[in-house]
Amino acid sequence: MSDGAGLGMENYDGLRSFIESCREIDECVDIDEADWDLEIGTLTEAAAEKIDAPPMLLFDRIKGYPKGRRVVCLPIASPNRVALVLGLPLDAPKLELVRLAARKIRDADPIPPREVATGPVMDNAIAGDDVDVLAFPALRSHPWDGGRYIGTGDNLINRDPDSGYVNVGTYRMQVHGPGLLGLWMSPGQQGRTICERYWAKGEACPVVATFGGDPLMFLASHIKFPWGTSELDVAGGLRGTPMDVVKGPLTGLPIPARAEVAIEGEVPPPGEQSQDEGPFGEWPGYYSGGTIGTGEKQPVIRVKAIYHRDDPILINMAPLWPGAPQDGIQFRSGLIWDQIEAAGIPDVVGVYAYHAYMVVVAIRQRYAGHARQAGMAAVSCAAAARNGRFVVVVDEDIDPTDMKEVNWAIQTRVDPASDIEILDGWWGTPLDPRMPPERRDAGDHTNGRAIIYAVRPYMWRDRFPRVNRAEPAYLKEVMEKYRGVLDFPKG
Ligand SMILES: Cc1cc2nc3c(=O)[nH]c(=O)nc-3n(C[C@H](O)[C@H](O)[C@H](O)COP(=O)(O)O)c2cc1C
Ligand SMILES: [Mn+2]
Repeated sequence: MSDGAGLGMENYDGLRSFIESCREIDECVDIDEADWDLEIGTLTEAAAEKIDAPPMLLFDRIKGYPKGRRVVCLPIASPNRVALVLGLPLDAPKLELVRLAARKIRDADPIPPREVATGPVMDNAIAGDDVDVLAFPALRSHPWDGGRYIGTGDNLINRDPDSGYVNVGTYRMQVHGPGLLGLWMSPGQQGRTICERYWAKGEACPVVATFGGDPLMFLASHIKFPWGTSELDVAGGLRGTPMDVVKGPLTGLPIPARAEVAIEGEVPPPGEQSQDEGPFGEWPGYYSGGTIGTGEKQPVIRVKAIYHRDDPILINMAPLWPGAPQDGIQFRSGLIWDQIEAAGIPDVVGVYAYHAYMVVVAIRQRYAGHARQAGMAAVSCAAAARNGRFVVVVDEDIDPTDMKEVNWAIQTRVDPASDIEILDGWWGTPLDPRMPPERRDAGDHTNGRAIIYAVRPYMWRDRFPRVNRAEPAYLKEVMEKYRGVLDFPKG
């Protein structure tokens, strides 16, 4: 195993260092002259769906744009690239990486950012009438999207007026006009709560947004940390050095110095200005927003200034259907694993969370009732509680990251009459495609859960038939012997 700490601190240059590290492990493919209108989105979907651990795609000379205005897609779509971002070992089994990533995120001591006078992001500054967000190749990714989206792997930065803490979150941003962006923040998101505190006073909320920058910022910005924890401090803590930030000339908010593109602007109270948003193809595999959702108008960002590096690189993370995964690992898995253990459940040997609505928990059964205890903990722990449908409990011989094995366990170890438990009234979200219109309209975003106990029944586990698969050690030996004859994958 080599070490993913290739993003050494010397000469560290955020996204650009990350891309170079990806080239070193042969996980970056350059593509010229693709179209921002559907072609890049469709190729990204094809790569994510058809290629296991697909490479990062770096698009340049995008149709209608000069050379240098680039977009990177699938930045963290392989386990090795997740390991690179977090400085973890390369080529670790997926489940081990899940655990290491969760530990690293949990144990890193936050380091506040360091203010610097200027940075590469300030090399080009545009303000006033010259502001035009379409100077950058914002994509239309899915055929029924309501427009082009510049913000998909973005960071929205705003400051809580009461406590002063600075939040960073990833919320989608549609291009409404040269200086106007749509902003979709789900109810309860921290960035939204901060906006609401300004709106309550009749004021617009000052914001900074970045579109491309340090991958650690993107990582921190899309993980739910407790209210009051600044994702800037988290990113610094994960890297072990403070994030350099420049004080925004208009807002006073921190602008990450090595961001590729940043804007300063404000989000007015929706009563003053708001706009139809979407539809937008979302991660459950369906469109949301527009007339499909509540039809409610959504907040906007008035863009006052744009800053960018020379030859800037946008990060695109436009959601894809769950069969085309964009995450090398699902970070949530490790958090759920920790929380199930914190509830005191023994012998949990693996947890994996699937997009969209399934969590698989593997245990070594120690007593009658153990599986049920694990299933209930998985349904209710904080990291899994908000967006769910199915929990599957499996035995220790099943790898929860391998859907083939999970599927086999469900088909062969479950008696549907007794091994599926149905619950109702659990925490959901408006993005759930199966949310009945009347519940959605009433603001009752709850749905049911099923726990599937795909384990050998504890009381007669010793009489359960023996598994018909090759012994792992011998399987490996035979694969090695015949690797020249058949094209077996690594590992
Ligand atoms: C690619 C991507 C896009 C996302 N888009 C949105 C979005 O449009 N609206 C939203 O509310 N959350 C979105 N999220 C989820 C939030 O980023 C996530 O819940 C995060 O914790 C929000 O930050 P906060 O906890 O500081 O509120 C997205 C996540 C990812 C990975
Ligand atoms: Mn937050």
